[in-house]
Amino acid sequence: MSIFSELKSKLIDGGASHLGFADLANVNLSEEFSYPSGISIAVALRPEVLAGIIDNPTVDYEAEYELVNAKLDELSYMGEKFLKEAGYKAKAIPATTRTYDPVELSAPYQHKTTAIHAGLGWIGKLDILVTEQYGSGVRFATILTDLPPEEEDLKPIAASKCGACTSCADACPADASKRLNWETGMKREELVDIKACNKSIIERVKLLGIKHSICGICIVSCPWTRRYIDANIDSGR
Ligand code: B12
Repeated sequence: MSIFSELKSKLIDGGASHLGFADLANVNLSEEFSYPSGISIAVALRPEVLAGIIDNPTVDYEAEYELVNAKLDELSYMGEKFLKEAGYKAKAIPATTRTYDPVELSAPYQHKTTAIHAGLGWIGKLDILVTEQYGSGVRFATILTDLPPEEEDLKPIAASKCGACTSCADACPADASKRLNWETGMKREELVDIKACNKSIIERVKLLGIKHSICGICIVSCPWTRRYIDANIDSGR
């Protein structure tokens, strides 16, 4: 059993929904983050909470946002410790950083970079990562490491499966989508007017008394997320 497989079962037992291995050797990351490999940790949001988001974020969603971030942080530090004890370098990148650049609306490291290169999913028409199993109803953390890739753990970068669908773009309160299909290497600004998204989020959470920059409309309007919600709500999961 590869070290990664051991780590995967340990973190899945710990509450992760999915894990992927990213070969970052040819990805030119800045010095601070330049590791040859990355582990993408995914935790899905509970379908019943997502089902409650109709045209605005809810208090339940805010609680789930905090719960899932805490779980992701716990898993990323657990994984960092495991890899270091196995003799490898490892650096946990927690789920969300309060300290992102409020002007550029970007953090020092992007979890989507790891998730994309781990083949966990593709980028949708509003620049959020969509998976086949949970749609975009999933949040991420990352562990950067020098654990070498094992062939069996590697998956190719996924191509967009959005096709002609514009459900998220049509539902977006900020009309922020440029309605293009993502291809690897595309810049965020080619896909989304992120400042319009951010402005709309800030205005609405202030009105709703929600303390985090959250929305979720692009998540729940995605047919892949709907499939995840509908498949799990009926069975009373
Ligand atoms: C700043 C931030 C915001 C900003 C800007 C969002 C944005 N799209 O950039 C605001 C406040 C607007 C925001 C809003 C939301 N956010 Co936010 N946000 C972040 C944060 C902290 C940093 C993102 C960042 O640096 N963006 C800069 C751009 C350029 O990068 P990016 O688009 O995220 O990723 C690109 C790179 O990975 C690039 N790429 C791929 N390979 C390579 C290789 C190299 C070398 C490079 C340089 C780049 C690169 O391709 C990606 C696509 O463009 C991340 C956490 C993190 N550290 O990643 C969460 C994160 C992106 N947010 C998330 C979510 C869910 C949301 C919201 C839905 C709100 C909510 N929680 O309800 C909305 C969705 C808005 C949207 N359409 O994206 C999730 C996304 C999960 C997913 N399924 O994709 C994240 C990953 C948090 C998490 N831990 O899961 N957010």
